[in-house]
Amino acid sequence: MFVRVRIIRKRSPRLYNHETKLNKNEYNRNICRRRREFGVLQAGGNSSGLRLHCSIGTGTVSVYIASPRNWQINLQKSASPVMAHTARLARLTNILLIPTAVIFPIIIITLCIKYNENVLTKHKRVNTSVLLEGLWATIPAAILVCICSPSLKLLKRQLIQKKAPYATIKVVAFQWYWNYEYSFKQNKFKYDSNIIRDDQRQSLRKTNLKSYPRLLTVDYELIIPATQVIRLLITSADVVHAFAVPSLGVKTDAIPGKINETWLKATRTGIYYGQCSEFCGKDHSYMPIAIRVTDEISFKNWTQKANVDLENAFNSLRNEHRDE
Ligand SMILES: [Cu+2]
Repeated sequence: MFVRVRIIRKRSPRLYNHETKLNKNEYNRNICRRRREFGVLQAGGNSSGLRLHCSIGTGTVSVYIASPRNWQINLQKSASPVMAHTARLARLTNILLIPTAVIFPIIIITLCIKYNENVLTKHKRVNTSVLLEGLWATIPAAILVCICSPSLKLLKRQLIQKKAPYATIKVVAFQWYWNYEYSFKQNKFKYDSNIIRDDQRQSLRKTNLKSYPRLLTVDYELIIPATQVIRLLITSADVVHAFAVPSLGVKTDAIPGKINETWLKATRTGIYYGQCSEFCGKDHSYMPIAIRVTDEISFKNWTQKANVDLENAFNSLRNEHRDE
């Protein structure tokens, strides 16, 4: 068995005419074709410009896994437009807050020491400065405006999707599993998605712990196509739960008796993991969410098969992706 790592370096847009001798449209078409060939559609939030693909033996493994890492402190890598904007806002907030968190305590401690009770009693006078008072009122206000404006824009982006959805999926939360109900063209079916036990891994062909991490892997994932707008109608059959997938920037409460609508658009194929994010009882920690993002053709084939035989549909999908 051999492992070959292929690195595709993103070409600079400056090279449109000089190096490639192609105009902008031809260049974009070529890049899209190359990405399709290697299973990469578009990587949101990846600024490195590098893509890694490993060929192991004869089968190509290109499945992208979005799951939390040990000791992770940053957000998960974004794979949707909403999450890319959320990550940008988080970076901006940190840039503004970290100096504030360092500088302000230093100023407060210095002033407390320099102008302590003894000093003030001795001089018996209070210094006033209009400039200083103006600054400490306007600087915090300016910082809040800097955070507030992009935050409201992001909220609007999350809530409003003008494009008609490619598919609508109803998500129903139960104690302690998820149920997904599809209504895509003539295909109407639903199934439960439960966390798997270790002794089920062999039969479900999910033995690879990197692709199928412990406590996050489910028997049947939610299947969606990449680069398409998917509308989710989220509700609960018992108590309040929350449907949350960090890489896709989705977190919506599942409330009994109420349907919450949200949308998502994954920019690349892969498996995305999330968890119920509202405490819902003793097995709250054991109702993970797994979303498998496929290309559009695989999604259409899968819905047709799933309408007839769900087990067979998932088996073919696993064979196609070779992610064991
Ligand atoms: Cu829960």
